[in-house]
Amino acid sequence: MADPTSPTSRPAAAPAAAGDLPQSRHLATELPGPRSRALMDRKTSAVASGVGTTVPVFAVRAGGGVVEDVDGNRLVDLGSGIAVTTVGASHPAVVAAVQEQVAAFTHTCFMVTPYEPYVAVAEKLNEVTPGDHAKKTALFSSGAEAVENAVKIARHATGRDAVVVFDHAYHGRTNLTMAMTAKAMPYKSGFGPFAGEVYRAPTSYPFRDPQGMTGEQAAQRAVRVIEAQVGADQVACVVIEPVQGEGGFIEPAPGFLPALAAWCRENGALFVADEVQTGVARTGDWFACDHEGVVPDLVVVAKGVAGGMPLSAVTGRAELVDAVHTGGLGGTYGGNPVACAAALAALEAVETDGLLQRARDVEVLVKGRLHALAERDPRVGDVRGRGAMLAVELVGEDGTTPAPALAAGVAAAAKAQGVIVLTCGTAGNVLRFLPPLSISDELLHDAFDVLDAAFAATSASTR
Ligand code: PLZ
Repeated sequence: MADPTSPTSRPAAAPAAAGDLPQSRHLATELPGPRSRALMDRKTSAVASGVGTTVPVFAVRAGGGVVEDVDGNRLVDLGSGIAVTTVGASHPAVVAAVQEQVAAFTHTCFMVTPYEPYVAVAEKLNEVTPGDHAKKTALFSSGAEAVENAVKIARHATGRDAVVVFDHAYHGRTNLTMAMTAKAMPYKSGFGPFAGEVYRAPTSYPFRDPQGMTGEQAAQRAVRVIEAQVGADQVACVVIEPVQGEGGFIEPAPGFLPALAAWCRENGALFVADEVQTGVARTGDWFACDHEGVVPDLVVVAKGVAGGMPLSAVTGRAELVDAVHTGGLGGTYGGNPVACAAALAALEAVETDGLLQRARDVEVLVKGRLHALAERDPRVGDVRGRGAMLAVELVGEDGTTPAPALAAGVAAAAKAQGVIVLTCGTAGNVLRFLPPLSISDELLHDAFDVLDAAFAATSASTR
C-alpha cells in the first residue's frame, strides 16, 4: 500500500476485491488507526471542511455487512452509506454488470446517442413502482436532482406553482431542495435566499402528536394549513417522504398518507412520494407507499436503486410526465450507462436474493433487540421504523425532551467498537439503523450487543 502519510502518495493501485472479505467485526488497531489518522490530516488540508465525516476511518473494501479500513479494521455496517448499498456494497452481480458496461463504454450521453440500459431501467421502474397505470420514467444522478425534476414536472403538468412539504422533511441540498428541507443546521443556515413557493405543513409524528391522534386527523391538520395558507387551487404538488428519513425516521400514523393522497386527487395537486431513502426494498416493500396501498402520481427514487452507483429517477403517470416538452428534462450524466447497468443488476437482485423478505426479517430481529433495550432503558422513548429502516428516539427523564448528546455519546461509543451507526432527527436525538440487506444475522446480533454496551456505558447525564 502507498504511504498514506505522504501528501503525494497515490491510492494503492488496485484494492483487493471484496468477495472474500471476512464477515466479522475485527479491531486491528484503536479506531481510528494510524493510517486513517494520517489520511484524515490530508483530508483536513485538502478537502473543503464543509464536507463532514461521520466515522473517521478510511475505507478500502466493503461488502456483506462489513466495511474494512486502511488499518485492517473491519466495522459492522449499520448505515449502508446512508441507505444506498441495500443489496450490499459489492454485490457480485452489480460488480460484474459494472465491469462489463465500463469496458464497453462509460458515457455517450443519453441525450446524444441513447443506449438500451437506460430504457431497461425505465421499464423496470415503471413496473415495480406503486400502481398499474401507464408510467414513464426520467433518469438523473442524485436524489436532490430527481426531487427538483419531480417539481418541474408537477408545475408543468398542473400549471401551478406551490409546493407543499412537511415539518422534519429532508429533500436535498440544492437551492430548491434546501427550501424544501426543514432543518436549518447544517443544511440551510447561511445558504439563503431559498427558492420561493415552498410551503410547510405539519406532519404526522405519532410519538410527539397528541395521544390518540389518528392519521386522518393529522392529515386534516395539514390540509387546514394548506387550504388556509396556500390555497388548494395553487398547489402543484405535495411532496412527502412516506417514512421521513433525515428528519428522524418518522413513520406517519396509518391513514395519514392515504388521506393526503385523496386530498391531492380531489384538488388537482400531484402527490409526489420522495422514496429516495425508503425505496427499493428498504422498508420491506418495493416502495414504502406500498405498505398502505398508496399510489403516488410521481415517485422519486435514488440511493438503493443502483447498488452504490449514482442514479436517480422520477417515475410517474405517463400523461403527467409527458406534459413536459421534449428537451425540458435531462442532464449530461442523467442515466449514465454504468449506473444503469448497476441498477439493472441491483433491481434483479432484489428479486433473486429475496430482499423484500430479508428486510422484513431484519425488522423482526432488530426490533426484538430494540424493544428489549427500551424495556431496560427509559432513555429510549420510542422504537420505530419498518424493514431495514429502524430507529430509536432518545429522551430525557420526562420521557419527551430530546436527548441529542446521549444519541451522540452512544453513537461514538459504538463507533469506537467498530459499529457504524448514524444519527438523525431535527433535534439530533435519533439513532437510526440502515444495514445492508446482505448482512448476516450474526453480524446484526454482534452490532446490537455493542450498542447495548454503548448504552450501558454512556452516562444518564449525557443529555
Ligand atoms: N430525499 C428522502 O434521504 C438524501 C443526505 C445526506 P442526494 N439523504 C441523505 C446528506 O447529509 O447530504 C435524500 C433523502 C431524501 C432526497 C435526498 C437527497 O439525495 O442523493 O443526497 O441528493
